[in-house]
Amino acid sequence: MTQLRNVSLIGAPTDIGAGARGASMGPEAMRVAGLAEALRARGVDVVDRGNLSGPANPWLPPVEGYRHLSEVVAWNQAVHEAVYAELKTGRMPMLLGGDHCLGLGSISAVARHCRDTGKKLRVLWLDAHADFNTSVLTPSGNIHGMPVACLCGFGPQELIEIGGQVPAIQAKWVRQIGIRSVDEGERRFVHEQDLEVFDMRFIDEMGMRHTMELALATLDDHTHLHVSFDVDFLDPVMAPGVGTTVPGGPTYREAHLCMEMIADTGRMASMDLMELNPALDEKNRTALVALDLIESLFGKSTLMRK
Ligand code: NNH
Ligand code: MN
Ligand code: MN
Ligand code: MN
Repeated sequence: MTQLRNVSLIGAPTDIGAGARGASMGPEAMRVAGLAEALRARGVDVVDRGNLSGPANPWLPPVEGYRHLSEVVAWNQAVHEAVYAELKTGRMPMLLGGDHCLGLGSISAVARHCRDTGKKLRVLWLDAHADFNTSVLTPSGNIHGMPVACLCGFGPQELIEIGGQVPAIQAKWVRQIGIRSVDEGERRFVHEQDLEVFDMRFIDEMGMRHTMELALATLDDHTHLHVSFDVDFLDPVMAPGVGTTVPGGPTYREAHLCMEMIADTGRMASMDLMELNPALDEKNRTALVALDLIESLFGKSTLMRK
């Protein structure tokens, strides 16, 4: 069971790092879906901190390989401070995106908290994409394709230094799950940096159970587990409300098993829910699927288990 029973919701209503507009409405869609109520029904003490604010999306083309870099920096600074403040008071931050460029602000705060407290950090990156691009490798300039690389120290100075230490994390602390779209140069870089990727072929061949056993294998009592959940991780058949759907993702049941096995570790201490795009959704159904999965992450199961 998840240990932390006190959650602070932090809305980050922006699509500043994305290639489609609309993820800025993600936090409100999760509130409308009943996120706080569902967690409370599970015995979680939920406080909704409301939304952060930051620069508007000027919707401009990339400059030197980065789209909206100064705005992305401003949003990530706000996220970093908010997430760090929650961890400091012993609460579990749940960042509601917003696009995935904000994973940088969130996870750099978690890494800083782990340095303060002597915890070991493990990041589970649930995504269709590796998000390991750089300004040179990116096909789009969209910074939501770059947060993992930035966290590992590869990115523009003003972004990678947000957490006060460069790199914020080491590639070997990350486990990526559900990956099925990696750009050409990005693929080489993922191998070079030895990122641990459980792609869809691995999941097809080995099953979600074995995949998660491996991904969660080295957790111990001193591990802070951070879950960065990009909603495009899910198969678009059930989760169409994202900017960059990629077919062939985990099914409903596979995604639930993934969440249930994370819950069983009892080690999740922070999370991001990213890339939900209500402008592309159908009657909020992707938000409701995400909510179902979050309930599993917080220990909901059909039967009582030990
Ligand atoms: N890899 C592509 C890019 O860098 C797409 C990234 N989109 C995402 N990542 N949604 O999770 O532009
Ligand atoms: Mn703590
Ligand atoms: Mn992502
Ligand atoms: Mn993605």
